Amino acid sequence: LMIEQDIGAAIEERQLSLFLQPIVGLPDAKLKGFEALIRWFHPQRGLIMPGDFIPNIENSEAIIQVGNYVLEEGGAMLSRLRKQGWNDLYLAVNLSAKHYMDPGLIPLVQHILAKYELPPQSLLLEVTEESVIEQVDLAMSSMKSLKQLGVRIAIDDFGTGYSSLSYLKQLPFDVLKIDRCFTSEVLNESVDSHIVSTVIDLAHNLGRTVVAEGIEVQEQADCLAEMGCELAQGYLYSKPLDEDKIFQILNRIE
Ligand code: G
Ligand code: G
Ligand code: NA
Ligand code: MN
Repeated sequence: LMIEQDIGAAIEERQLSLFLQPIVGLPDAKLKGFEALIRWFHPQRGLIMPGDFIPNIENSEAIIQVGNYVLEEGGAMLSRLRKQGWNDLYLAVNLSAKHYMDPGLIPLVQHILAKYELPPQSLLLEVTEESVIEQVDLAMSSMKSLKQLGVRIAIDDFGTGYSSLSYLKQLPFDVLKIDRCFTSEVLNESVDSHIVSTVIDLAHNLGRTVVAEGIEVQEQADCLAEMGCELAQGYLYSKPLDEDKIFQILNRIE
């Protein structure tokens, strides 16, 4: 696989695109925003999902190129939504933890906010972790600068991978996203359901907002709402869709 070398060309030839998955409030399921999820339409290999190429480039410069691309494209998408009158929706974009150590990140975010006239709070940056943050101090100071711009930060997939209580303590985040592997168990009298309810309380005690990921059935949503979780995302509401389909749905809500 020549994934790394292909990425530059993929960006140039516009083979990467962002799908959007709705994020809704609990318990009313009112639309609050979207998460942008990348898709690679490869001319020979067809559709490649992020899980099949993001981990391969996580340790190379290509992850910064991809992140810069999703910021630019995400900003453009958000501005198109806003031009159609959807001014209260937010957009979450995924950035690798490594990207927070790139000195170009803050100027780029400033540039995108200005270029598309976006309120900073309409942009939520999700910190994804395929790899451990080596220089937590550097990442932390860059997150602080982003927050000074008014941009919000989310810790993604909480409870899996390298995310830990020490990150919660150190990172200046606004939103905690609880991974599907935990939320899928809330209806069982399980250890996982106790973990979910405790993590929600912990986030609230720290003054943070919680998103439950991977919600597939109404009973899960009801249970999470009961636990105080504010936001939900998952197939119950919608799978990730391309921008045209999103606009079709929005026109129906209107
Ligand atoms: O869309 P899908 O569920 O296959 O996404 C799988 C994972 O890939 C998600 O956990 C998400 O965090 C990650 N991902 C999706 N889009 C991006 C992106 O643009 N950048 C990065 N770094 N990760 C992404
Ligand atoms: O890594 P991250 O958690 O950001 O990405 C979420 C991934 O999970 C995406 O690839 C998305 O397509 C997928 N996903 C989103 N909602 C659901 C869901 O309700 N059920 C399942 N099984 N997968 C989901
Ligand atoms: Na994410
Ligand atoms: Mn996630």
